[in-house]
Amino acid sequence: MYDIQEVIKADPEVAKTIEDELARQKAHVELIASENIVSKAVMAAMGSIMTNKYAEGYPGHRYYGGCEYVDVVEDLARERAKKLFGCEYVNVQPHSGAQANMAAFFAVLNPGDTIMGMGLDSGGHLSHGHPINMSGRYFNVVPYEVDEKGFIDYDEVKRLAIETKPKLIVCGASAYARKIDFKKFREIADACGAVLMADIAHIAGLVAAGEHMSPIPYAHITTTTTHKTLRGPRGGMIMASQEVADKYKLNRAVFPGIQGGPLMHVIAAKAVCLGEALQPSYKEYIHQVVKNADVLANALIERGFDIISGGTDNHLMLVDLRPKGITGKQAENLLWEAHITCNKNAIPNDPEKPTITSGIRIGTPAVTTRGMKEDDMVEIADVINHVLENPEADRAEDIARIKVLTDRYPIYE
Ligand code: DSN
Repeated sequence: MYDIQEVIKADPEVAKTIEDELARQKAHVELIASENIVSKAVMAAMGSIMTNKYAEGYPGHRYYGGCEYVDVVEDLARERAKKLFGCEYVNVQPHSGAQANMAAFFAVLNPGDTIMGMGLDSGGHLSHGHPINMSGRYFNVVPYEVDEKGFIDYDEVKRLAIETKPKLIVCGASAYARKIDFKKFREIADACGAVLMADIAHIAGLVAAGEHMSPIPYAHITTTTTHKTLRGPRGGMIMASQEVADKYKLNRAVFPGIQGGPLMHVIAAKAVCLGEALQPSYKEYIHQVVKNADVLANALIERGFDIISGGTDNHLMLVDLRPKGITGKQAENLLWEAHITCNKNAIPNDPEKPTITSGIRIGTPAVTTRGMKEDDMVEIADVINHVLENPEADRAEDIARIKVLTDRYPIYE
């Protein structure tokens, strides 16, 4: 409807930041596992006049007049999500994954209750009970960690759960490269009488495309983001059975519990992205994301890198850089100089501070959206190796190799 030309005319200072960021996205290989490249349709819906509308409440039950069209788009988003994930109840209003998690906690827990979630160093998320997050401040948190090989030890999780009797167990992660067995987690939750919450923010696309076990039959509540592997606008969703949604009043937990007016432009874009994810081409895309991650992990291993847990089952991998004598922070900066974007990331039992870390996290959703395939992953692994083995070298050769890739797979032309 409106494009960057309008910003250029009205506010060149802001327009320049958008144009610079576009140039960066075009010229860099994006390996941040939680990022993606949305379609122009998703972006246009986000940049639409839907942002003008206040719509507190839910379709058919709003606190404002004039909601007849936003009702339709919110219902479209809800119905498409139900079809995609095979669930009975969806709330598409959470502004983010962290907000979705907060709403689920607000619905189920009281301050002081005990929760279990995967520790941050093991790949969990801040909102799963980290002390500096609301979840860690308001609840008594029992974290579980991965074993020495980097895998979830379900027997240990069960032992801890029975010992500490949490009211809610969170399964799901931000930096865990292996499959998560939601059935086993449900058995653990049942053994200690806990509510099971699956946070599939990272793997939502894999679940939707059938490349990862679905939590829907097992978890009482499932939360997700919509902007990672799902390739939609920045936002969150909550899914459950109708029985669980009614029991815990999940709608009320989101609004008026923790949020006010929903972002209707983002909900419109969620509807577009969910429509895209229902297309057969999306399944092919996710299949390629997983294939690319596997090839990239193995190509890095062949070049002497240590991957936590020895590889990946999903879209990401966690690289332990200690054998290369370099920190995560140094690696992130060096790769940035070579036009490769990734993020430093703690590894299990990391001896370094969170601002330094011993690892980097790498993912393939964005490069796969660009159209890159297995051979390109080997080339990326080779450039990563060249950069990190030669930290002092001039980066011109690496930048030139990355430019070949970004030119071959253009975006937003
Ligand atoms: N910050 C996100 C990630 O990068 O995984 C999680 O919220």
